[in-house]
Amino acid sequence: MNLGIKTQTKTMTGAKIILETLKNLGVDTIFGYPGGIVLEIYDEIFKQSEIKHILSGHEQACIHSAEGYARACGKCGVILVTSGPGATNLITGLANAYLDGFPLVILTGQVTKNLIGKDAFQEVNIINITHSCTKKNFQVTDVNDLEKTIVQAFEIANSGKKGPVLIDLAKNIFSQVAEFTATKTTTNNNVFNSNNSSSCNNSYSSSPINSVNISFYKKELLSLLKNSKRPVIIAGGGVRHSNAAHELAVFVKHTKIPVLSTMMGLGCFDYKSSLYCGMIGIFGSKFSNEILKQSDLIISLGARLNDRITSCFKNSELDNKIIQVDINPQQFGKFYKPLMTINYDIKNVLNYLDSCNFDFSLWSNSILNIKYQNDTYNVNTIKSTFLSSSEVVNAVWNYTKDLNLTVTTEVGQHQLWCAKNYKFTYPEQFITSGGLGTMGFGFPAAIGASIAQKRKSVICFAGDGSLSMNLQEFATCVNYNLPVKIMLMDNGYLGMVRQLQEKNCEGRYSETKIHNPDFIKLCSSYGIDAIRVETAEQIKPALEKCFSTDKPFLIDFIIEPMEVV
Ligand SMILES: Cc1ncc(C[n+]2csc(CCOP(=O)(O)OP(=O)(O)O)c2C)c(N)n1
Ligand SMILES: [Mg+2]
Repeated sequence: MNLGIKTQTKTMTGAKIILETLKNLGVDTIFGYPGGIVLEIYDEIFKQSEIKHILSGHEQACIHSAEGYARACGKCGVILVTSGPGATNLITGLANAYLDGFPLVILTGQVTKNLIGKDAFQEVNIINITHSCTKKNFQVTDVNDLEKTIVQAFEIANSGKKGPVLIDLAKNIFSQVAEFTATKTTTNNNVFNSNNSSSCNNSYSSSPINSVNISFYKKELLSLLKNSKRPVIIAGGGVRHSNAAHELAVFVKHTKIPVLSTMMGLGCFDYKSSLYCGMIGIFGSKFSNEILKQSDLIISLGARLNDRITSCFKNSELDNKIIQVDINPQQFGKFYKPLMTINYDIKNVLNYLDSCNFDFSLWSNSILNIKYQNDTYNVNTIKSTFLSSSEVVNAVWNYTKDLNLTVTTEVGQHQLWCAKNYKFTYPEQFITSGGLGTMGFGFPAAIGASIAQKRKSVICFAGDGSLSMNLQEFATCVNYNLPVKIMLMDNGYLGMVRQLQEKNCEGRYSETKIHNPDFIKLCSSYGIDAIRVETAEQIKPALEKCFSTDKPFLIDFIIEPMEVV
């Protein structure tokens, strides 16, 4: 593999090489938490000012914040933690970024080389532990390998289906000296759309794009479209990864093929377009799923199409109907039999198709009628004196729609209420944990997104259960004065599980009623302003207060506890 271009040579300690290499790769922020093993690296951080270090309150929050940062600005998130518990606290965040495909480089401290494997204090075999939730992991015990390993880690994290790469650093290398050569990575660390492949723990790779096989695919695809009467497109998260929203809009404009979205694809296609038919899947709209059933050809662009979607359909409704385009061939054929698979970058595929001449307006017009008759999924059916989810999300959307703010969510009912009711206008706007469904992700991710956007306001829709998983991050918000605006959908329950118990366990709500703190008093103890909202009339004044400051703010919306998604 070509690791890059050498420009200059200096001798320095391993700890300094780490900082210099990161600067050289364009890193401006490290999310971290210190410990004795990584003392020398923290000392180098102290001595410089180009790279900002964000101190979270827990390593899990560090890595979620770094992912929020990566999702908001497109750069690789960088994390630094100590050995042992510092490293093991990262596992959930590694799995989260791995499944959703966002680039992270993680530096973990490790005991000194001659103690490795001896059960030394705070020694864990993080290489074995993280094998299945990293694209690649390295252990560096020789200072001469340090710089090239860091450069390679950035290349792998940013290539193909992006993801986390971990480098475990033995303590002895921090004070040893080696040459620093200022090697630059050949991967552009600033863009969403790189498609190089690399050798990885968990073989993601894409076949090389060449004019021979793309023209073969184009011919096949056009012939399938020619024979189709009712094609649809599914826009998945891959459209965002490939930076292909514009190409999708152009292709749809030419062909008038209706577009459905997965949760990860929200914001990739204009929700106002008459060709937009909503979100599919178990929490999608009935209408959207119905359109998928009625279609005779499905072009899936970067959608995982896992059980969250396929379980809504019979095999016969999906098998041999789907053209699956994905940069990660591991996605192919897992949940249904695809008609055709295209292991390419989506933007390239759409660019090759932009001149094709089809007009499916007859089919798309015919479904518009059904769309308007059925568009009722966000109406609350429970008669209640409490606020409903749609009242809250719609009010927040109405108030913030012209601000184009990044929106993160935690995981649960509130996540889906937000996905269904907030209308996203660009692909990077919605930051949510898709593949892993991680409670505790949304709040630290909002912190990272705000840092990525130079302290811009970020909205976080949180459930009371999820928020309680990373409460310590209130301190991070205050410490860095970050305008994270928490819209707490407070139902007193682990609502999503309670909903399952209502349906499947005859209302035996086993361990899902939760005991919450007084969130207003809690915020006050951190120095964060907060308001409780219990009626519709209180919503607007609360939002006015919340968005009139550039400080963190929490609105505690007391919502109907028994509402279901
Ligand atoms: C870390 C983690 N633990 C458990 C779960 C299982 N789970 C999914 S949703 C949910 C309830 C979330 O409750 P809350 O944050 O209050 O959101 P609500 O559903 O009430 O809106 C649980 C326990 C999970 N997704 N993540
Ligand atoms: Mg809840």
